[in-house]
Amino acid sequence: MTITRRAMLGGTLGLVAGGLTGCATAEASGSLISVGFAQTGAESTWRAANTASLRKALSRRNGFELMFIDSQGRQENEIAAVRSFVTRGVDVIVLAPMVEGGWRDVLEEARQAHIPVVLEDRGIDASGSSLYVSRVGDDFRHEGALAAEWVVATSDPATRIVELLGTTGSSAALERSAGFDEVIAGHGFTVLDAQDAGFTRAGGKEVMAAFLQKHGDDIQLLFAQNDDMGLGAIQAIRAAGLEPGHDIRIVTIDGTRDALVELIAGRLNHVVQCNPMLGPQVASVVRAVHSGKPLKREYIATDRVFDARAAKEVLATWPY
Ligand code: GYE
Repeated sequence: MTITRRAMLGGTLGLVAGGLTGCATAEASGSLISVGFAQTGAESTWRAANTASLRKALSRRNGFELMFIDSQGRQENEIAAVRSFVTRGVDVIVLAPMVEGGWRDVLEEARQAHIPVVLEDRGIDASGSSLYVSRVGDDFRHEGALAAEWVVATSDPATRIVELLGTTGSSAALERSAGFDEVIAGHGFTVLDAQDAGFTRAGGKEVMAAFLQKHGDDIQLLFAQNDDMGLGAIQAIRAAGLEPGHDIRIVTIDGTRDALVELIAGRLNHVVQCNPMLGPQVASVVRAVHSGKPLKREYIATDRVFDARAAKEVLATWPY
Protein backbone atom coordinates (compact mmCIF):
# COMPACT_ATOMS: atom_id res chain seq x y z
CA MET A 1 0.00 0.00 0.00
CA THR A 2 1.08 3.56 -0.54
CA ILE A 3 1.21 6.13 2.16
CA THR A 4 1.31 9.67 0.95
CA ARG A 5 2.43 12.88 2.54
CA ARG A 6 3.84 11.46 5.73
CA ALA A 7 5.73 13.94 7.85
CA MET A 8 7.10 12.03 10.78
CA LEU A 9 7.10 13.39 14.30
CA GLY A 10 10.68 13.61 15.44
CA GLY A 11 10.16 11.10 18.24
CA THR A 12 7.55 9.84 20.66
CA LEU A 13 8.00 12.40 23.38
CA GLY A 14 9.52 15.71 24.30
CA LEU A 15 8.98 17.69 21.12
CA VAL A 16 7.66 20.89 22.66
CA ALA A 17 9.34 23.76 20.91
CA GLY A 18 10.56 26.73 22.91
CA GLY A 19 12.65 26.63 26.07
CA LEU A 20 11.26 27.08 29.56
CA THR A 21 12.75 30.54 29.94
CA GLY A 22 10.91 31.83 26.87
CA CYS A 23 7.67 30.28 28.10
CA ALA A 24 7.93 31.72 31.59
CA THR A 25 8.45 35.14 30.00
CA ALA A 26 5.35 34.67 27.83
CA GLU A 27 3.29 33.93 30.92
CA ALA A 28 4.66 36.89 32.87
CA SER A 29 4.13 39.33 30.01
CA GLY A 30 0.57 38.15 29.46
CA SER A 31 1.22 37.03 25.90
CA LEU A 32 -0.20 33.56 26.33
CA ILE A 33 -1.72 31.96 23.23
CA SER A 34 -5.35 31.15 24.01
CA VAL A 35 -6.42 27.73 22.75
CA GLY A 36 -9.85 26.09 22.77
CA PHE A 37 -9.59 22.31 22.60
CA ALA A 38 -12.73 20.27 21.81
CA GLN A 39 -12.10 16.62 22.69
CA THR A 40 -14.41 13.76 21.60
CA GLY A 41 -14.95 12.39 25.09
CA ALA A 42 -13.30 9.84 27.34
CA GLU A 43 -14.30 6.62 25.58
CA SER A 44 -10.98 4.79 25.79
CA THR A 45 -7.61 4.45 27.47
CA TRP A 46 -6.06 5.93 24.32
CA ARG A 47 -8.30 8.98 24.66
CA ALA A 48 -7.30 9.54 28.29
CA ALA A 49 -3.63 9.49 27.30
CA ASN A 50 -4.30 11.82 24.38
CA THR A 51 -6.11 14.34 26.59
CA ALA A 52 -3.34 14.23 29.19
CA SER A 53 -0.69 14.75 26.51
CA LEU A 54 -2.45 17.83 25.09
CA ARG A 55 -3.21 19.31 28.50
CA LYS A 56 0.43 19.01 29.48
CA ALA A 57 1.82 20.44 26.24
CA LEU A 58 -0.72 23.31 26.12
CA SER A 59 0.01 24.40 29.68
CA ARG A 60 0.58 27.90 30.99
CA ARG A 61 4.24 27.28 31.61
CA ASN A 62 4.55 26.44 27.91
CA GLY A 63 2.89 29.73 26.95
CA PHE A 64 -0.76 28.68 26.46
CA GLU A 65 -4.07 29.44 28.05
CA LEU A 66 -6.13 26.30 27.49
CA MET A 67 -9.92 25.97 27.44
CA PHE A 68 -10.74 22.28 27.39
CA ILE A 69 -14.17 20.81 26.60
CA ASP A 70 -14.96 17.09 26.86
CA SER A 71 -17.80 16.51 24.37
CA GLN A 72 -18.89 13.26 26.04
CA GLY A 73 -19.20 11.30 22.82
CA ARG A 74 -21.78 13.61 21.22
CA GLN A 75 -21.03 15.53 18.05
CA GLU A 76 -23.61 18.21 18.88
CA ASN A 77 -21.66 18.96 22.07
CA GLU A 78 -18.47 19.14 20.08
CA ILE A 79 -20.01 21.55 17.56
CA ALA A 80 -21.29 23.69 20.45
CA ALA A 81 -17.80 23.65 21.99
CA VAL A 82 -16.21 24.94 18.79
CA ARG A 83 -18.91 27.60 18.52
CA SER A 84 -18.24 28.73 22.10
CA PHE A 85 -14.53 29.07 21.28
CA VAL A 86 -15.44 31.26 18.29
CA THR A 87 -17.66 33.42 20.51
CA ARG A 88 -14.88 33.81 23.06
CA GLY A 89 -12.44 34.74 20.33
CA VAL A 90 -9.64 32.32 21.20
CA ASP A 91 -6.41 32.56 19.21
CA VAL A 92 -6.49 28.97 17.91
CA ILE A 93 -9.03 26.12 17.98
CA VAL A 94 -7.90 22.50 18.32
CA LEU A 95 -10.54 19.95 17.32
CA ALA A 96 -10.52 16.15 17.67
CA PRO A 97 -13.45 15.43 15.32
CA MET A 98 -15.57 12.54 16.53
CA VAL A 99 -16.85 11.72 13.03
CA GLU A 100 -15.81 12.85 9.55
CA GLY A 101 -18.96 14.67 8.48
CA GLY A 102 -20.97 17.66 9.67
CA TRP A 103 -18.23 20.23 10.33
CA ARG A 104 -18.56 22.63 7.42
CA ASP A 105 -20.89 25.20 8.98
CA VAL A 106 -19.15 25.62 12.30
CA LEU A 107 -15.68 25.65 10.75
CA GLU A 108 -16.90 28.28 8.31
CA GLU A 109 -17.91 30.37 11.33
CA ALA A 110 -14.39 30.00 12.72
CA ARG A 111 -12.91 31.01 9.36
CA GLN A 112 -15.08 34.12 9.20
CA ALA A 113 -13.89 35.04 12.70
CA HIS A 114 -10.26 34.55 11.47
CA ILE A 115 -9.60 31.81 14.03
CA PRO A 116 -7.36 29.06 12.66
CA VAL A 117 -8.40 25.47 13.33
CA VAL A 118 -5.94 22.62 13.91
CA LEU A 119 -7.25 19.05 13.82
CA GLU A 120 -5.74 16.52 16.15
CA ASP A 121 -6.28 12.76 15.98
CA ARG A 122 -9.16 12.00 13.53
CA GLY A 123 -9.82 13.76 10.23
CA ILE A 124 -12.87 15.28 8.55
CA ASP A 125 -14.37 14.80 5.10
CA ALA A 126 -13.67 16.82 1.98
CA SER A 127 -16.53 19.30 2.52
CA GLY A 128 -14.63 20.84 5.44
CA SER A 129 -11.10 20.20 4.30
CA SER A 130 -10.30 23.77 3.25
CA LEU A 131 -11.38 25.02 6.67
CA TYR A 132 -8.49 23.78 8.80
CA VAL A 133 -4.78 24.45 8.67
CA SER A 134 -3.11 21.20 9.66
CA ARG A 135 -3.88 17.82 11.13
CA VAL A 136 -1.71 16.15 13.76
CA GLY A 137 -2.53 12.45 14.06
CA ASP A 138 -1.78 8.86 13.18
CA ASP A 139 -2.08 6.95 9.89
CA PHE A 140 -5.19 4.83 10.55
CA ARG A 141 -5.17 3.16 7.16
CA HIS A 142 -1.64 2.00 7.74
CA GLU A 143 -2.62 0.68 11.19
CA GLY A 144 -5.46 -1.38 9.68
CA ALA A 145 -3.07 -2.69 7.05
CA LEU A 146 -0.50 -3.67 9.70
CA ALA A 147 -3.17 -5.61 11.61
CA ALA A 148 -4.16 -7.41 8.42
CA GLU A 149 -0.55 -8.18 7.49
CA TRP A 150 -0.25 -10.10 10.74
CA VAL A 151 -3.49 -11.96 9.97
CA VAL A 152 -2.25 -12.91 6.51
CA ALA A 153 1.17 -13.98 7.79
CA THR A 154 -0.14 -16.17 10.62
CA SER A 155 -3.49 -17.56 9.49
CA ASP A 156 -4.82 -20.40 7.44
CA PRO A 157 -6.72 -19.01 4.41
CA ALA A 158 -9.93 -20.69 5.67
CA THR A 159 -9.85 -18.61 8.88
CA ARG A 160 -13.17 -17.15 10.02
CA ILE A 161 -12.94 -13.59 11.32
CA VAL A 162 -15.14 -11.19 13.31
CA GLU A 163 -14.50 -7.46 13.65
CA LEU A 164 -15.29 -4.97 16.40
CA LEU A 165 -15.42 -1.63 14.62
CA GLY A 166 -14.90 1.84 16.06
CA THR A 167 -17.49 4.63 16.08
CA THR A 168 -19.46 4.66 12.81
CA GLY A 169 -18.45 7.59 10.62
CA SER A 170 -15.16 8.28 12.45
CA SER A 171 -12.11 8.51 10.24
CA ALA A 172 -10.28 6.15 12.62
CA ALA A 173 -12.84 3.39 11.99
CA LEU A 174 -13.30 4.07 8.27
CA GLU A 175 -9.61 4.15 7.48
CA ARG A 176 -8.69 1.19 9.68
CA SER A 177 -11.37 -0.84 7.88
CA ALA A 178 -10.11 0.31 4.49
CA GLY A 179 -6.51 -0.63 5.29
CA PHE A 180 -7.51 -3.98 6.81
CA ASP A 181 -9.89 -4.96 4.00
CA GLU A 182 -7.40 -4.05 1.32
CA VAL A 183 -4.73 -6.35 2.75
CA ILE A 184 -6.95 -9.36 3.56
CA ALA A 185 -8.71 -9.22 0.18
CA GLY A 186 -8.10 -12.17 -2.09
CA HIS A 187 -6.69 -14.47 0.62
CA GLY A 188 -9.89 -16.47 1.09
CA PHE A 189 -10.73 -15.39 4.65
CA THR A 190 -14.36 -15.29 5.73
CA VAL A 191 -15.56 -12.27 7.69
CA LEU A 192 -18.50 -13.66 9.70
CA ASP A 193 -19.53 -10.37 11.26
CA ALA A 194 -18.39 -6.76 11.76
CA GLN A 195 -20.16 -4.28 14.05
CA ASP A 196 -19.70 -0.91 15.71
CA ALA A 197 -18.76 -1.35 19.38
CA GLY A 198 -18.07 2.35 19.98
CA PHE A 199 -14.35 2.10 20.85
CA THR A 200 -15.31 1.18 24.45
CA ARG A 201 -14.59 -1.79 26.68
CA ALA A 202 -18.28 -2.25 27.54
CA GLY A 203 -19.18 -2.09 23.85
CA GLY A 204 -16.53 -4.68 22.95
CA LYS A 205 -17.77 -7.04 25.63
CA GLU A 206 -21.40 -6.71 24.61
CA VAL A 207 -20.92 -7.04 20.86
CA MET A 208 -18.46 -9.93 21.22
CA ALA A 209 -20.96 -11.75 23.47
CA ALA A 210 -23.56 -11.34 20.72
CA PHE A 211 -21.10 -12.63 18.09
CA LEU A 212 -20.41 -15.69 20.26
CA GLN A 213 -24.12 -16.34 20.69
CA LYS A 214 -24.64 -16.16 16.96
CA HIS A 215 -21.52 -17.89 15.60
CA GLY A 216 -20.30 -19.97 18.55
CA ASP A 217 -17.18 -22.00 17.86
CA ASP A 218 -17.00 -20.82 14.25
CA ILE A 219 -15.10 -17.68 15.28
CA GLN A 220 -11.35 -18.17 14.98
CA LEU A 221 -9.98 -14.65 14.89
CA LEU A 222 -11.01 -11.22 16.18
CA PHE A 223 -9.88 -7.89 14.77
CA ALA A 224 -10.76 -5.19 17.32
CA GLN A 225 -10.21 -1.67 16.00
CA ASN A 226 -8.98 -0.53 19.41
CA ASP A 227 -7.52 -2.08 22.54
CA ASP A 228 -10.47 -1.33 24.80
CA MET A 229 -12.91 -3.25 22.59
CA GLY A 230 -10.41 -6.14 22.46
CA LEU A 231 -10.08 -6.11 26.25
CA GLY A 232 -13.88 -6.15 26.63
CA ALA A 233 -14.05 -9.04 24.15
CA ILE A 234 -11.56 -11.04 26.24
CA GLN A 235 -14.10 -10.99 29.07
CA ALA A 236 -16.92 -12.16 26.78
CA ILE A 237 -14.78 -14.96 25.33
CA ARG A 238 -13.83 -16.22 28.79
CA ALA A 239 -17.46 -16.03 29.91
CA ALA A 240 -18.32 -18.27 26.95
CA GLY A 241 -15.82 -20.86 28.23
CA LEU A 242 -13.25 -20.21 25.50
CA GLU A 243 -9.62 -19.21 25.77
CA PRO A 244 -8.82 -15.76 24.32
CA GLY A 245 -5.54 -15.77 22.41
CA HIS A 246 -5.83 -19.50 21.77
CA ASP A 247 -9.36 -20.59 20.76
CA ILE A 248 -9.88 -17.14 19.28
CA ARG A 249 -6.76 -15.24 18.27
CA ILE A 250 -6.98 -11.46 18.69
CA VAL A 251 -5.35 -8.44 17.06
CA THR A 252 -6.04 -4.91 18.34
CA ILE A 253 -4.89 -1.35 17.70
CA ASP A 254 -3.57 1.35 20.12
CA GLY A 255 -0.77 -0.23 22.15
CA THR A 256 -1.93 0.77 25.61
CA ARG A 257 -0.20 -0.65 28.67
CA ASP A 258 -3.31 -2.75 29.47
CA ALA A 259 -3.14 -4.38 26.04
CA LEU A 260 0.61 -5.01 26.29
CA VAL A 261 0.00 -6.81 29.61
CA GLU A 262 -2.62 -9.04 27.94
CA LEU A 263 -0.26 -9.67 25.04
CA ILE A 264 2.45 -10.83 27.42
CA ALA A 265 -0.13 -13.07 29.18
CA GLY A 266 -1.08 -14.62 25.81
CA ARG A 267 -4.69 -13.42 25.78
CA LEU A 268 -3.99 -11.03 22.90
CA ASN A 269 -1.77 -12.10 20.00
CA HIS A 270 -0.76 -8.94 18.18
CA VAL A 271 -1.06 -5.21 18.91
CA VAL A 272 -0.57 -2.34 16.43
CA GLN A 273 0.40 0.97 18.00
CA CYS A 274 -1.55 4.19 17.55
CA ASN A 275 0.41 6.95 19.23
CA PRO A 276 -1.79 9.20 21.44
CA MET A 277 1.05 11.40 22.71
CA LEU A 278 0.34 14.14 20.20
CA GLY A 279 0.50 17.12 22.59
CA PRO A 280 4.05 18.31 21.84
CA GLN A 281 3.43 18.30 18.07
CA VAL A 282 0.05 20.02 18.48
CA ALA A 283 1.69 22.71 20.65
CA SER A 284 4.36 23.39 18.07
CA VAL A 285 1.77 23.56 15.26
CA VAL A 286 -0.40 25.95 17.31
CA ARG A 287 2.62 28.17 17.96
CA ALA A 288 3.55 28.18 14.28
CA VAL A 289 0.03 28.97 13.07
CA HIS A 290 -0.27 31.74 15.63
CA SER A 291 2.89 33.39 14.36
CA GLY A 292 1.95 32.90 10.71
CA LYS A 293 4.65 30.35 9.88
CA PRO A 294 4.07 27.90 7.01
CA LEU A 295 2.84 24.46 8.01
CA LYS A 296 2.50 21.04 6.50
CA ARG A 297 -0.99 19.75 5.87
CA GLU A 298 -0.39 16.69 8.07
CA TYR A 299 1.96 15.67 10.86
CA ILE A 300 1.77 11.91 11.25
CA ALA A 301 3.14 10.06 14.28
CA THR A 302 5.25 6.94 13.92
CA ASP A 303 3.52 3.70 14.90
CA ARG A 304 4.98 0.24 15.48
CA VAL A 305 3.69 -3.29 16.10
CA PHE A 306 4.04 -5.54 19.14
CA ASP A 307 4.24 -9.22 19.82
CA ALA A 308 4.66 -10.53 23.38
CA ARG A 309 8.44 -10.28 23.28
CA ALA A 310 8.44 -6.66 22.08
CA ALA A 311 5.80 -5.80 24.70
CA LYS A 312 8.02 -7.22 27.47
CA GLU A 313 10.90 -5.04 26.36
CA VAL A 314 9.02 -1.76 26.67
CA LEU A 315 6.46 -2.39 29.41
CA ALA A 316 8.45 -0.95 32.33
CA THR A 317 8.77 2.46 30.71
CA TRP A 318 5.73 2.52 28.41
CA PRO A 319 4.03 5.94 28.70
CA TYR A 320 0.33 5.11 28.19
O1 GYE B 1 -7.83 4.14 18.57
C1 GYE B 1 -9.43 4.73 20.18
C2 GYE B 1 -10.08 6.02 20.49
O2 GYE B 1 -9.29 8.15 17.15
C3 GYE B 1 -7.23 7.03 17.09
O3 GYE B 1 -10.19 6.63 19.24
C4 GYE B 1 -8.43 7.37 17.87
C5 GYE B 1 -9.17 6.16 18.40
C6 GYE B 1 -8.37 5.21 19.25
O4 GYE B 1 -11.17 5.97 21.25
O5 GYE B 1 -8.93 4.03 21.28
